[in-house]
This record gives sequence, structure tokens and C-alpha cells, in this order.
Amino acid sequence: MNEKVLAIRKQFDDRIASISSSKEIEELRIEFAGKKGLVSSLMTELKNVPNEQKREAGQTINELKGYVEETLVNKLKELEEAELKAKIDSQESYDESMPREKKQGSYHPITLVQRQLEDIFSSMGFIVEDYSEVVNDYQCFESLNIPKHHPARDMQDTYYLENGQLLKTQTSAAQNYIMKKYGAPVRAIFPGRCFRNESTDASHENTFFQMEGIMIDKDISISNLIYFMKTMLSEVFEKDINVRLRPGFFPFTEPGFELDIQCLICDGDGCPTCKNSGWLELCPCGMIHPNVLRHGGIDPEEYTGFAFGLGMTRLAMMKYGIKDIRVLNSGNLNALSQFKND
Ligand code: FA5
Repeated sequence: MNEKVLAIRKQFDDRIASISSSKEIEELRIEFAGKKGLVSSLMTELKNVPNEQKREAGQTINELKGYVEETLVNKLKELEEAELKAKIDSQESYDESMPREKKQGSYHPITLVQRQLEDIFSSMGFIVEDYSEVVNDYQCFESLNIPKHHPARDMQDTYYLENGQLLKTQTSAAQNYIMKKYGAPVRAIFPGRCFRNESTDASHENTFFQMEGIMIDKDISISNLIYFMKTMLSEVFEKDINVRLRPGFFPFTEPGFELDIQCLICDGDGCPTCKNSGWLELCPCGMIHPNVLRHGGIDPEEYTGFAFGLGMTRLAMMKYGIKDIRVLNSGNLNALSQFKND
């Protein structure tokens, strides 16, 4: 038996010395250490060995088995390392100092519109404010003259946190904070993300952007409101846009208006984006309700003001001809990287 073991070991040593790729290791393993391999065949032959030699013969075969397996593992490692080195060596050398092509990112269409609006309003003396996306009931509703159980709340169902706070449904939620922070007179815009629990379609998302603006001073009237809205729209679109103003109800304005623009996707003919009406509700606005001024610590006998809540996501859709609002939150870079600031 000893001779047979030595013969197989030599055969194995010769074979392993001749292989040059890691793929051949598996063949060798099957040939020698597999279930029907040469080492296993020695085990089968063990039954023919006289009893007094069996123990020693079995030990020798086991040693051979251990040797074969260990050698295979080491050889595989050695070959894999050599193959990796050869692969690295064969690659073109890397020169850090060479100029490389840079892929330039692009701004999201809403960022582009937001920046443009901020420029327009800053040039008209408005400050730009930021505000939290998580607010409390007082900020989002109570301070805006929307007490608990007011039907206006039904239109703005939202996502509530366990601690009673909520994701703001409208940028109007910052009005109270801004009034308290700056007092009167004040001109401010405050863009922000809003959340509503509603089903989505071509012009409705559950997460969208608005840009709120307030102007409070002595003798502010509806004429001031209309002037600022018209200036803003003509600057954003760089052309005359057909708009219509109709009465609208908001508990925090008196009077309130809906400012619609003619749909720029279909030029007013009617399409899914404007729900076939030819018009798109874009910028509700109105004169700030005296109760809201009072909540903000401003005397309504002395000051008046206007407020507007521009649908910034819809404005981006109209400016860039985006037919479906859902593209904007899609993360689809093919679609979103097409828009450039002009
Ligand atoms: C408001 O949110 C009022 N806070 C606006 C306001 C401010 C009125 C100040 C008066 C004074 P409304 O729910 O209509 O109003 O939303 C305002 C605009 O946000 C809409 O005209 C629309 O352009 C946009 N908007 C509303 N809901 C969605 C939605 N689900 N998806 C996309 N845009 C929306």
C-alpha cells in the first residue's frame, strides 16, 4: 500500500507542477481528491490489506489526502494572485496628471425656477426666508384662522407625527413665524416643500413645492398684489401670459383670489395637465385676514398686506413644458438632466 501511496503522490506532484491556470485546479481536485478520485480508490482497497497493517495504511492514505487538499488550496491561491497581477500589469498605466472628461451635473427644474423667483423678488426688495418642513397645528392651521374642525382642513389632509407635529401642507404655515420675526413693514418670500395626503395625477403630487410671499405695510391694496403677480409671471416666462383672477376662499385672506394661467402645454385648448379646462390654478392669493395679522402681532388697524401661495412645481411644469408632475419626483436623470438655466 505504501508504494501505491507514494506513486499517487508523485503523480499528483507532477500534475500540479504542470498546471498554469486556476481553472485547472478543480479538474485536479476531482481526479485526486474527488469521491471517485485516486485517493478514494485507495480507501476502497484498504479492505484487502491484512488487519494488522490496516491502521498504519489508513493513516498513510489520510496523510496523502490531507497533503493533496492542502497543496490544491495553496496552488489555487498562488495562481489567482499571479493572474490578478498579470491583469493589473496588462492594463494601461494611470496618469493622475492627465486631464479627464468631467460629467457635468445639472440643476433640478424646480431649483432653477426657485432661483429665478428668488432673484426676481429680491430685486423688488423681498427677503428670502427658509422654514421647517415639520410644523405644528398652530403654525399650519390655527394661526391662519383655520380652527380645529374647520372644513378647510379637509382639503389639506397630511402626514402626522406621533408627537402631534405634522408635515406642512402649505408654505402659509410660515406666515406667523415671519410676521413675529420681522414685524411690519415686511416683504418676504419663503419657498418650501409641502405634503398632502392625496391621490396623484398629471398635475397633483403628494409632495410638491410652493413659494409663499407676503407684503405688509401701510396702505397695501389689491392693486399692489396684482402688480407684483403680473411682474413675476412676465419675468419668469419672458413673454405675456394670459391670466385670470377669480374669487377664491381661504380662511386666511379677505378677500381671496385664484390666479390661473392659461395652460402652456395645450395653449388653452385643453389637455390632461389642465384637466381639459385650458387653465391651470397656479397662484392663489389675497389680502391677509385681520385675524392672521393679529396672530402675528401686527395691528390690522395700522397695517394691511397681501399674501400669495405660488404652486412652484406647477410653475416649473409650465415653464419647461413638463406634461406630468410625477416626472419631477421620479429621479429619472434622463428626463431631469435636460433642463438648463437660461
Ligand atoms: C394654498 O395652499 C394656500 N396656502 C395658498 C395661499 C397663500 C392662498 C396665501 C392665499 C394666500 P392651494 O391649496 O390652492 O392653496 O395650493 C396653492 C397652489 O399649490 C395651487 O394653486 C397649486 O399650484 C399648488 N398645489 C396644491 N396642491 C398641489 C398638489 N397636490 N400637487 C402640486 N401642486 C399643488
